[in-house]
Amino acid sequence: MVINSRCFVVLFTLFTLAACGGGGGDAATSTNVKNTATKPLDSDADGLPDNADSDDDNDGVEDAQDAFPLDATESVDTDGMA
Ligand SMILES: [Ca+2]
Ligand SMILES: [Ca+2]
Ligand SMILES: [Ca+2]
Repeated sequence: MVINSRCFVVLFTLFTLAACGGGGGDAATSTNVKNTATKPLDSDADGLPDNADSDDDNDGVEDAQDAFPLDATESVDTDGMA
């Protein structure tokens, strides 16, 4: 009984260490791959990703007021058509 318990503890410890090491390695690898493969979109290439840029096309009109937030040549909808 005592030997079986010790074996269980040793095996459990080894399994836990292996699982933690493997899991951590995989997570770090996949995170690195994701970071390099997925770049945030920066429509106007000003260094600010669209999700943090209040003027995605950099025409000087805030996205909230810009009828064409991704078109730097237009900011007002004059003909009522997108
Ligand atoms: Ca930007
Ligand atoms: Ca704009
Ligand atoms: Ca615009």
